[in-house]
Amino acid sequence: MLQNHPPSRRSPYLSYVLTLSPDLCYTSFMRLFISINLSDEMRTALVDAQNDMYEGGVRGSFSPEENLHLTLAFIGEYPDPEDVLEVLAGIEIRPFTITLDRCGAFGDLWWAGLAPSPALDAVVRRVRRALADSGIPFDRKRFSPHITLVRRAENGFPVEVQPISMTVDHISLMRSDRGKQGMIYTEIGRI
Ligand code: 2AM
Repeated sequence: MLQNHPPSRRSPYLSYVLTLSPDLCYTSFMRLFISINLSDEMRTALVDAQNDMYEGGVRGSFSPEENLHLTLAFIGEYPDPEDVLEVLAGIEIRPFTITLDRCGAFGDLWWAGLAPSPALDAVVRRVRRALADSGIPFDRKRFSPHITLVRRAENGFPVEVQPISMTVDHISLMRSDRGKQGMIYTEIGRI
């Protein structure tokens, strides 16, 4: 005859599940974005532009040289970078050229920008379409290619940016962590 288990028979199983579940449910999120990381030569030109700003009296939070990059899509907090890398692996990147040649601002954020590039726009469209098709969330703001030079700038002004080009043959999945001295960007993978 079937009998209801008395509580004392059920509780070991329950406590087993409860012991496991914190691990099973624990997921660590990472702040992710997809970027083009820049050539040394381009970074040097950007640091020169930052120095011109500083010497001209601009004060604010200047991006450290190692953080200078071009974001293609900002994903934000997401639990599974492997998932994103798999999606990116399905995108073909044929080498193309980008040219740094301008400077501008969004409010008090000053940036260096790129000459219009249909090839870059096409890559961004493919990346964002692939993310959307896979249900990976990302910031849908219109793509406006910029490399942040200084945030929260006081006395900002546009500087001359010497035209400089580089070939892009891969894009990178990056994680962003808040360090003691500011943001730390680390490449997780590339395609
Ligand atoms: P920004 O330089 O204009 O701030 C890492 O934060 C990178 O993702 C930066 O290049 C940042 O651009 C970009 N980014 C794009 N959308 C973002 C968002 N909604 N929040 C934070 N960073 C974003």
